[in-house]
Amino acid sequence: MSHNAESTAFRSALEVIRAVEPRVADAIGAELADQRESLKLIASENYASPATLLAMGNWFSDKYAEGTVGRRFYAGCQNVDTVEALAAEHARELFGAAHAYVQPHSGIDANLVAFWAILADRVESPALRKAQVRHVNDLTEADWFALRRELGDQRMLGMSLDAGGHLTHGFRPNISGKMFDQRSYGTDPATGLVDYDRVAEAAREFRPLVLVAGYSAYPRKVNFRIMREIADEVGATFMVDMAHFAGLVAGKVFTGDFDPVPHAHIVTTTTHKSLRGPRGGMVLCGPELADQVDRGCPMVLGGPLPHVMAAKAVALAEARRPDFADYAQRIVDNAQALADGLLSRGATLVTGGTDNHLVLIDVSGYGLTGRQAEQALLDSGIVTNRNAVPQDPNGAWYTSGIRIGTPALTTRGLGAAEMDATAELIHTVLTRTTAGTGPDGGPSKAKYVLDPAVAEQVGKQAADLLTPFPLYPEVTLG
Ligand code: DSN
Repeated sequence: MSHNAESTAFRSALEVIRAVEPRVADAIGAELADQRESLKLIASENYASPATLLAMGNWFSDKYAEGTVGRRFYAGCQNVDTVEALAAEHARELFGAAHAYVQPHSGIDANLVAFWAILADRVESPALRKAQVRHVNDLTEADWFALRRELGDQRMLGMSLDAGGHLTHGFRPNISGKMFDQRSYGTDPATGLVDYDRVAEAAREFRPLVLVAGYSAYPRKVNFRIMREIADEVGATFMVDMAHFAGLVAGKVFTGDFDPVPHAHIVTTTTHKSLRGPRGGMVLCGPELADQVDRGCPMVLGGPLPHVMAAKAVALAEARRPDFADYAQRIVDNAQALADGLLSRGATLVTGGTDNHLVLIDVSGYGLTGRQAEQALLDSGIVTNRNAVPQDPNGAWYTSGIRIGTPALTTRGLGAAEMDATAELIHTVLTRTTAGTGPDGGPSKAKYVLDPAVAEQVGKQAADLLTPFPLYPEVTLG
């Protein structure tokens, strides 16, 4: 029996891996099977194309390439130069950016590169200059103290975590919370929307060095023109983390005031969420910050991953095709259909709906915590994640919200009718789940009760919903 190119490629790869460590080959095959069977509604996940996946499994993984294109610390980087330059060119063309740095390994890394570039650009610090040219191991304790003293408590103003902001925007569990004196802007308690007047007030009072916009759980557009005006008024550098919605920018769903690239001094992103590329990050900026951004490795990054940069080049080339704009629009149409389906069944949604790729359900209306809802949905074959809602009484661990997103299911081809059916399944699980009790007989934030027959029935319906939309139909392993 002959196979198409994709099947042949993946089957051959698994055969080669199996000869060395069969358990790894089995786990890779099992991962494809699991992904094919699950109704994946994690807002930050997607399915990269076979070409993107295959671009990562090759000899580029063997190469060190610290430095930038044409200026490497290692010899023999001519082929790495080719793919890094291609990825950067595609990124610049796709987003209309003057400069693109495609080495960051993740969104956190991209943000760290941006933060250090901003500090280096804005703060006069001999210790920072020294840190930039010396290897980290060559810095003495006195150098580090000097660095800390000279950088001082630079200020960052970003969106609060419970309003949908991200950990790396100055919060304690991340190094950004230790690098910066951070303050947050929230959302209007009545509407759940960003209140630009309040952001401006906070900025005038706090005078941040960096104003950050961007989110991982805010279901609306942000007006980046207004945010830039606020940054300019207080002399802040305006940074946008578009990790979640980069695909909507690439696909020209977010344009004008809602496209961050023309408005921000610096933009960071991941490449694997709505952008549908390999796991990784990227920084876009104007010429003023380009030199500092290009110092990302070795300042804060380990050696670049050339195999991932090759995959970024492939995925960004895909995103420049006309059909990506259609995909991006369908992501938003699907999120709105899902939101409408949930609302019509009585769910409470943060902000009352969505205009991007995600929906945030406040599950307290069902008498559940986010953790209980997340687990009950998972038992029923629906993969989501719990997330805080604004002013969440259950905190960031148990939460009161469920975040759901449509980039992955849209890649599979599901549309509005399937989104309505998905809303029905989610609503069924949440109405049939009740909060459990803890060991002391009091209410538990984690335990829940769901009739296994309901979970099984919903799981079957979820699987049926996916049947007409096979994942990676071009790949047959068995
Ligand atoms: N983990 C990503 C998300 O789920 O939003 C961002 O860190």
